[in-house]
Amino acid sequence: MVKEVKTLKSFSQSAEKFEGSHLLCPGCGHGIIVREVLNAVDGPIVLGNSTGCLEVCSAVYPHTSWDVPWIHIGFENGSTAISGVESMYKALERKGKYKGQRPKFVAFGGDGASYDIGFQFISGCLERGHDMTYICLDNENYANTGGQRSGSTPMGASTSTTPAGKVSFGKKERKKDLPLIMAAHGIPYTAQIAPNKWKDMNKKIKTALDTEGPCFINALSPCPTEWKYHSSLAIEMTDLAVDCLIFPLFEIFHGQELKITYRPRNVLPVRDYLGVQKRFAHLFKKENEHIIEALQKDVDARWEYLQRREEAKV
Ligand SMILES: Cc1ncc(C[n+]2csc(CCOP(=O)(O)OP(=O)(O)O)c2C)c(N)n1
Ligand code: SF4
Repeated sequence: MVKEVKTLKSFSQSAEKFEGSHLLCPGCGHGIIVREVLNAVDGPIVLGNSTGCLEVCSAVYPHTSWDVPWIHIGFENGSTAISGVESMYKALERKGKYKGQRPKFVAFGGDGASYDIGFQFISGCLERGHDMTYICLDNENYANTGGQRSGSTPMGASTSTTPAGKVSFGKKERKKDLPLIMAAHGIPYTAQIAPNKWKDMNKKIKTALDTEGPCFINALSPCPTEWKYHSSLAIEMTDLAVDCLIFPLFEIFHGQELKITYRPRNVLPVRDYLGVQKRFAHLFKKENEHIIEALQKDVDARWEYLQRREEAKV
């Protein structure tokens, strides 16, 4: 059963299933997103977790932060593990060996695990039609191993494998458009969420968990340690990300029917977002200004594209 959460107060009073005793950095987006998922569910839930910050910081033997069944598996196959659990429940039900309430099945992975190393595994789960929700905790880098670039890292970001300096402006390639790729599987529900828009986030999580079949959610997860800003500014950072449209919020039904769920009243320039994170500081040098312009152009073009899709209902 998916819980009805109507107000911020009732949300904050929901039973806590992800304890505070974890080692995530202060201000890490991962914990906010996980709590929102767990608070949205009233009945049983089974979680899969690929290797990454969330897993490493929430299960330091003999301790655990989880008050629900939770499986840590390889970097690449949190999705596959959960699809196996879902299949097992269905088989037990068919044989009459399980008569209880069917749990919700959710897998978490970072962007390294989702955009890159576990990509084909997630694709397989979506294609096979498992009744599960995959949630990518998108902090745009391999944070747990020291901030390497991933397929999600924005162009121009300085990371430990794309360091900015005399010969480089940081990552050269653009961010992969994972939600649209996942939606192209024709799955019933795909969405992008950000922790600052908690109502939108809660509604989309509930939609995914209530939907029969595979769903994919890409969640912006601010990472003060690797984006290099003060840990008290997680929500301000996500406000900027959605208001400058570098991380637009939308949902897609059945691989088509795209709906934009947040339209900023005042669209901010991308440089406002870049300017508050040290991973982009070098872009403000005269010789790199063209990268800021290129990023702005990309953001504008993608927003145009999303709006055209919404209008055309495709
Ligand atoms: C196949 C494999 N390659 C590499 C690693 C080492 N490793 C563990 S966690 C991690 C980074 C995880 O990055 P991401 O999925 O983005 O999650 P985050 O830590 O950023 O939340 C890496 C490279 C591994 N465990 N398995
Ligand atoms: S390094 Fe980033 S993703 Fe990892 S726990 Fe710290 S803030 Fe969270």
